[in-house]
Amino acid sequence: MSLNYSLTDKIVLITGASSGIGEACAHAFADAGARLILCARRMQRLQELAAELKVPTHLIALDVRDQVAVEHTIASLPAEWLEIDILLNNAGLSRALTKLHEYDIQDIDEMVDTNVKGLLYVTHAVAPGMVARGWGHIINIGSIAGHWTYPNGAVYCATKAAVKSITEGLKMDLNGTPVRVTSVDPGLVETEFSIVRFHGDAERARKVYEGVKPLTGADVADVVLFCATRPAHVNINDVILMPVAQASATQVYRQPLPA
Ligand code: NDP
Ligand code: 8X3
Repeated sequence: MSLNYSLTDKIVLITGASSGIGEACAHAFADAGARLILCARRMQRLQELAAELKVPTHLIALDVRDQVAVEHTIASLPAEWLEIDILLNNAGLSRALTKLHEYDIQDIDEMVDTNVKGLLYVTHAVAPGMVARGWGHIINIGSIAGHWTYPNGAVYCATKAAVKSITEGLKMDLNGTPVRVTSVDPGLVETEFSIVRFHGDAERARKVYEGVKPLTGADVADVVLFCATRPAHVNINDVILMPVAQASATQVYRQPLPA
């Protein structure tokens, strides 16, 4: 792949870097020579990740649901980390798979607060610096769930539909500035996502990927990196990617593909 826009020494802030897609993106951006601000609640995971990377990192224990902490964190970045070039809004989760009227209110709040409000808080804190500096790229991890609603998924799908709207609206709001806005929207990716969704039920989580070759975090990171390395005048608005065995949020071919 040709890197049209060099990431060498660029500052990339990744939320949800402690696992899955965020962690894979950290590796991909590090391989491209970027410097990384890695955020998540589990600091030990971030430390283990940073030890594997051969680029400078700045680690932040951050719950994106905490608006005051988000604003404070961005405002008080050390001078050498202040000028964020790329924001990857990746932190997110699903809780349960249940009819809306039977949902646990805590699960609803956690999804909306993390996937929608958290993403808004981080964007609100980071975007003004990009506008002032006349450079930047905001990449949101949406989902096919934002394009196709599925049964028992009303809440999670609504949060990802919100991410789609936020991406589209932000692109309009930033029109006239050089700041780019992208959404990368995957289907099935095998990460800790389903374990979190099913509150630690690993057996149920395993069944989500049974008989399918799902995407990996690295597959998604590959697309994120592609979007981030286009020439400065090119904005990739939205990318939907799925495993070959998946045709929609609900249509998954569950037999191994021939080798
Ligand atoms: P993982 O569970 O593996 O990773 C989720 C990451 O989000 C973790 O690093 C977690 O860190 C972080 N996170 C969760 N809540 C918070 C919070 N309140 N504050 C800060 N960080 C938080 O799942 P994925 O890698 O799969 O998920 C990443 C993104 O991809 C999510 O937005 C998800 O919706 C989206 N996605 C996933 C798909 C899939 O099939 N896996 C498909 C489409 C989209 P920590 O717990 O340490 O805070
Ligand atoms: C995660 C993919 O299909 O479980 O966003 O909603 S799905």
